[in-house]
Amino acid sequence: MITKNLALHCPPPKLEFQQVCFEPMAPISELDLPHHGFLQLYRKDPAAIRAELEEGLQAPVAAVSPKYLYDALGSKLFEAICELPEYYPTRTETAIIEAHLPDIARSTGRGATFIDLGAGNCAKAERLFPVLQPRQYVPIDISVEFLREAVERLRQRYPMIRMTGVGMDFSNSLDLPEGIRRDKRLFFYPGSSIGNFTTDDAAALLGRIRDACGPDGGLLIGVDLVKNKEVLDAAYDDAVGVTAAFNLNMLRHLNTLVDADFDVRDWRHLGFFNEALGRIEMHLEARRDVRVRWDGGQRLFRQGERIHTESSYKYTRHGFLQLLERAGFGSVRTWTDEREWFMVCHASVM
Ligand code: AVJ
Repeated sequence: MITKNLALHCPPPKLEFQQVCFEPMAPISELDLPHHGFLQLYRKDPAAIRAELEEGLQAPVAAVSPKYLYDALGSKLFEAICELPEYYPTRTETAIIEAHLPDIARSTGRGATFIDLGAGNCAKAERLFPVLQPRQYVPIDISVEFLREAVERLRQRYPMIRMTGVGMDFSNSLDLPEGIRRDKRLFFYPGSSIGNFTTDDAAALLGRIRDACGPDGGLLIGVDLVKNKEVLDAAYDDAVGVTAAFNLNMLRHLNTLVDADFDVRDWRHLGFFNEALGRIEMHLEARRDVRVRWDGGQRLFRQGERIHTESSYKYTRHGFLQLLERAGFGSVRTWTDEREWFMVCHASVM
């Protein structure tokens, strides 16, 4: 076991971009690589965020990227969503994986470099540890502080697995830092988060994952399937209002990010399946005429005007297999539940 002091913890985020928090030391050999570390590649760049939000908020149909749903509270609200009876994806995916664990492990192999995209609380990956026995676990998430705490907890429970948390936004680039093993990379992208991308962007991201895999790598991915509108509507507009809180919380996040003055009470949550476009849409709708000011801009939203906060595309089995093929994966195995509500795929490069 490696017992070096691995004091790789970054101080709380400073406002800088692209900083890798390795200790600058002698040449890095295999044993010197961080056993447990945290690399922060994502820093909130206030100017870039302001520009992005400004553009979205001023667009004729205002839109804000769903990644802004995930401040620390947003990540917790998403955890709560996963407990809702109406929100079937997490539960269904877990059941599929549990039911087919040995088969999935046969397909993916053991001892992988296990790279968890959008790891959140890392719970889904943790359940796979006993069977997949990863050589290195690399959870990646944009919700940096939330991830940092999750990795902290996990490293106490699994001192034998090398863990390298990475705080980064992988939607644009998957260039992984030094110290992430290149062999037997198994990317894990559960929860149908791929649904947040348009089909073209999803194909591009899957292509980048395929390129980052290496010849002996693969992708274990969960995808939500098209189904009855009533089921979908309820999953994104639950009776208790947790999804509404999750969506509305974005306004609080925007208030801190760009010093905006959104009053949450002025807005209403909408979440529904758009059958024509094959996607869930979440919006925030103004309950009355509201003027909102933020650092660098302002806008009058008329009653009924909306901010589009999320799209979540639903796939058919065939449609998703086509997408994996388009991204350059060579072979795919799939598992699903009996209602065919959700699908888990293992796509390999070869
Ligand atoms: C994390 C993107 C997969 O689209 O189902 C849950 C997020 N939004 N309820 C999804 C979400 C509203 C979720 N993903």
